[in-house]
Amino acid sequence: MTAEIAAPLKIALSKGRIFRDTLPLLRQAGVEPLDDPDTSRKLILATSHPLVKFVLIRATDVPTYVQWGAADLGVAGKDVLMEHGGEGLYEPLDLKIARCRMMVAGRPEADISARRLRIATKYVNSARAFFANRGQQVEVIKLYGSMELAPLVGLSEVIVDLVESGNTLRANGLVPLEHMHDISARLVINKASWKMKHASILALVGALREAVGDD
Ligand code: PRT
Ligand code: MG
Repeated sequence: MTAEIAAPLKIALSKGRIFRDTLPLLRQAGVEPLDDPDTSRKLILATSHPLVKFVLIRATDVPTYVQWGAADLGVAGKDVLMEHGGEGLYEPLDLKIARCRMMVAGRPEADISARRLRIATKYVNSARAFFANRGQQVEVIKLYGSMELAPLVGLSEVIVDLVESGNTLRANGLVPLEHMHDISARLVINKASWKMKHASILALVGALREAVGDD
């Protein structure tokens, strides 16, 4: 089904699993990129629809581009959205792709209820909110990647990270200690674009909703 899009739309996507898993949904909505992002170095991709462009952005930057209206729509993981806070965004659709779990993990002997537990993570806001909700005082240490290393070298007792198969934890002698959130990618929309380009965005959201199989 081709969505009836009559206004120019920029859609923010990140390379990697978000792009790969969103593509079949967009294709079902009648929108396909004209270049392959894996071989092209372009950051703005034309599509089969003359009014629709894909903007390729680092995953954590997608909500920021959409919030400021530099892209009308975007696809971002719930983990990224929780850290961003969701200001200026509507989140109308769970795309049910790029699924994983946000978890507290550590060495098998780690005591998650320990006083002044040290947590290394790139998900600082999610970690703070989760432990505040438990009424537990913790120290959160901000990292930008490779969280699994932190408990191995004594930077922290536990980490907060995304877990899919569990292979990364296992390979480093770590175990999941507590499930925090189920994560999947969400469609986000700039609030002003939603008003200004309502019919076009509604058509695209409707087509994507159908592609996801969510009614
Ligand atoms: O890698 P980069 O820093 O460029 O950006 P990014 O890591 O944010 O992008 P990307 O493409 O890796 O992830 C985009 C989104 O995919 C995330 O925001 C999540 O919402 C979602 N997603 C789904 C995942 C995973 N599954 C996942 N397994 N993101 C990351 N991982 C990593 C995880 O952090 C850990 O290092 O994979 C590892 C765990 O996987 P298992 O299978 O070993 O458990
Ligand atoms: Mg990654």
